[in-house]
Amino acid sequence: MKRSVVYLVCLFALVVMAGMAIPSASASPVALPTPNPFPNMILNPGFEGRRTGNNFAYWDEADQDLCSIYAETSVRHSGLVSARIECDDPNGVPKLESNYVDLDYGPYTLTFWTRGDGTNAGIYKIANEGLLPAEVNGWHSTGVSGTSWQKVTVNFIAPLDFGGTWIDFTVAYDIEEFRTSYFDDVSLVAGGF
Ligand SMILES: [Ca+2]
Repeated sequence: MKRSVVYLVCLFALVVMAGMAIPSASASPVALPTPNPFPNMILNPGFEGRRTGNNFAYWDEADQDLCSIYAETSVRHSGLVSARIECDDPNGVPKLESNYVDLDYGPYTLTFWTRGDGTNAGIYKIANEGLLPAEVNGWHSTGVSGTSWQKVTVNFIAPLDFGGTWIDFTVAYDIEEFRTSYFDDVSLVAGGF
C-alpha cells in the first residue's frame, strides 16, 4: 500500500511539473527574423515609390531632349512599376541615378533586372569613375537587348579611398533609332563573391 502511495505521489508530482512546463514552453514561440548580413544599399530598388515631381523616390532623373524616364506599369519585373528609359535623339544620354552609397574597401555585388526593346540593350555605370578598375569603370552595355527580363550581375572591388558611388542607368546612344530599355529590382550589397 505504501509503495502505491509513493507511486501516486510521484505521478502527481510529474503531472504538476508537466503542467508547469507547458505554459513556459508555449510562452516563447516567436522566432525572430534572421537579419540579412548583406542588406541592399539601394533605396527604392524596385521603383515602386514615387515622389512629388513625378520622379522615382531616392532616384535622380536627368532627361534630355527627346529622351525621357518613365514609370512603366505594363512591363515590369516585379511589383507594379519598372523604370523605362527611352530616347529618340542620337546623342541623348538620359540618366537615372540611384542614391549615393558609402563603400569601404572590399568586394561588392551589383545586380539588376533589365530588358531591351528587341534591338538595343540598356547601359549601366558604377559612377565615381576613374577610381575603379578598368573592367568596371565607365558605361557598360547590359548585354540584354531582347524583350525578356534578365538578371545582370556585376562583381567589383571598391578600391582604397573610393569613398562611395551612385549606380546609373541609361539607353544605348550614338545611334539614330528610337530605343527603349527597362530596369527593375536593383541591388548593391557587400561581398557576394
Ligand atoms: Ca518594380
